[in-house]
Amino acid sequence: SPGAEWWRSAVIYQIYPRSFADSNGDGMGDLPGITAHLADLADLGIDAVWLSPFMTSPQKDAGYDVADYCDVDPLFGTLADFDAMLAEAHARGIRLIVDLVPNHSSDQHVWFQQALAAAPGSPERARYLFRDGRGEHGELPPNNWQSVFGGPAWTRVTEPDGTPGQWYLHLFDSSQPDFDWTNPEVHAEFRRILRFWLDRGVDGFRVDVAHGLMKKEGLPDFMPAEDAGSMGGDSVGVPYWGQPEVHDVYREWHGVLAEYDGDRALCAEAWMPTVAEIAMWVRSDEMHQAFNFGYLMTEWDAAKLRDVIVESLREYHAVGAPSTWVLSNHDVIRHASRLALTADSPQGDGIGPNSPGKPDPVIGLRRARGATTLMLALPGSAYVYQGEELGLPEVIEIPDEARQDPTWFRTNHERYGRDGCRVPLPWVGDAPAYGFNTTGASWLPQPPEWARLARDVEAEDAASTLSLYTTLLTERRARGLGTGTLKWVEGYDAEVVAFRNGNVTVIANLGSEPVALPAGSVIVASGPLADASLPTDTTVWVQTD
Ligand code: TEU
Repeated sequence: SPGAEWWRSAVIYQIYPRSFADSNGDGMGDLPGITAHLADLADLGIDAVWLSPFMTSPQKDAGYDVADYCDVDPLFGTLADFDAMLAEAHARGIRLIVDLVPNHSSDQHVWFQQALAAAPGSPERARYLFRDGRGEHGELPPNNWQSVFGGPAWTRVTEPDGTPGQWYLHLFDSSQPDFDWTNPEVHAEFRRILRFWLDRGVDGFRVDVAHGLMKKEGLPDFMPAEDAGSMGGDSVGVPYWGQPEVHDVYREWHGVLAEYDGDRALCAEAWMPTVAEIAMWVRSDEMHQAFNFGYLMTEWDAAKLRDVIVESLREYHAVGAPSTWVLSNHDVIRHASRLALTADSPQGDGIGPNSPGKPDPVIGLRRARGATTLMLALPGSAYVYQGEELGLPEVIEIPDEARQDPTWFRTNHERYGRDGCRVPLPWVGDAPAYGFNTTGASWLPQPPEWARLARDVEAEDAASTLSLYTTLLTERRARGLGTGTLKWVEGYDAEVVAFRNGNVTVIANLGSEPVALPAGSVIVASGPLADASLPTDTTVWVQTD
């Protein structure tokens, strides 16, 4: 298991608490549910857990709207439950990083409530981005920025005296007001929050919307490109993503983490369009790593995959960091479905019953297993999103009235949003709520195929996706692939990705013809091999020395 600078080669498992395991039967996962399953995660062979937000929140954006950064939401338990979970994780050799949401708070945060009660121009308002509106009576938003979730990025408040008043900026939902990071009070408060969790013993932070904290001075108008998608367009000239002043914030935080022993780490969630722009936040005195969304967004195409791997190794190594690899998270279509979407399907805004080009589940799972087998052989750190080890697909048939993602509401049901990758996990094939809890309640309905994809069913099956992940993680660790070096292997077809890492040769066949296996012993394959050849959409690890 990785020791010093553990994060350089770690496999980090993302837990989305509301959908992981529910100990009290209210239909919502919780911290004691996580504690009860840490043994299963240890068996899987992960090094660390990243826990999505569990802090006090009205849950308008599933906890990414925080009302109290230093407490646990009663839905998920108590601080004592948190401490018990962390102690149990550490006892099992699993590190824990928590999600920090510094771009915005909930509108229920005491600071925002104080800001609403205070006058324009007051110090209370200066912690957020309140501005007068345009137009004769201030009836128009201060600029033309759009929310990532759809609709305008500004909401007008009613002043304490009852008159229509100022507007506040929210890059996401209107319940998520953006902080003003030019205000030293905001800096001081987040240093305090970092120390609160570091003192409790967390191993680091995943930093939400890490590219968004600073806005261009004067908050100038910006017209997003027509094909901007959910990321808000090309980063060049976007006045709210990737402003250079953000570096100062992470230098400050790096200093706070450095006061603590034990290799605490910061990981940036920064949806910038290129790997180079994502790596921009990683520096020896800033973030330790950043999610590689360039890799996640690459389709199932050998040339494109080779290109993004080359680019990733180059760009991250240029800043002295390990590359990270990631295929799924709680914001994107699960890769067991995404990799089989047809070209005219939506990519980032969810899929629903009326989406065009629905993915073929058989092809999707085969590719997902092939893609993961490729990913886990790459040097660097890898992220795994809960449920992908079971081969869970995106859930498409969610009844409209059950959907909860703010994107769904803010786009008048035009974008399906992210509920389809957030459906509670199946643990037991033949039990209420598939073992998510014992009462059968579940905050999102679980589909019938959860019965055969449940953990206990897959644990009994040597050919299951769970067995594949367990083998991959065991062999990756035993062979030191995370700290290895990639060497491309020449001589294969253009539709084949082939490289060596240590004594392992990795061959991924993205073409339609079978590929001959190299001489050596097969360590693991993502699917059945046929007559010493590698079928389409399949990846194999072969020991070739
Ligand atoms: O996501 C940030 C973000 O930019 C996403 O909205 C992303 O662009 C989109 O989902 C890609 O499809 C983070 C969290 O991961 C997300 O769950 C939160 O909703 C968001 O921040 C606001 O806190």
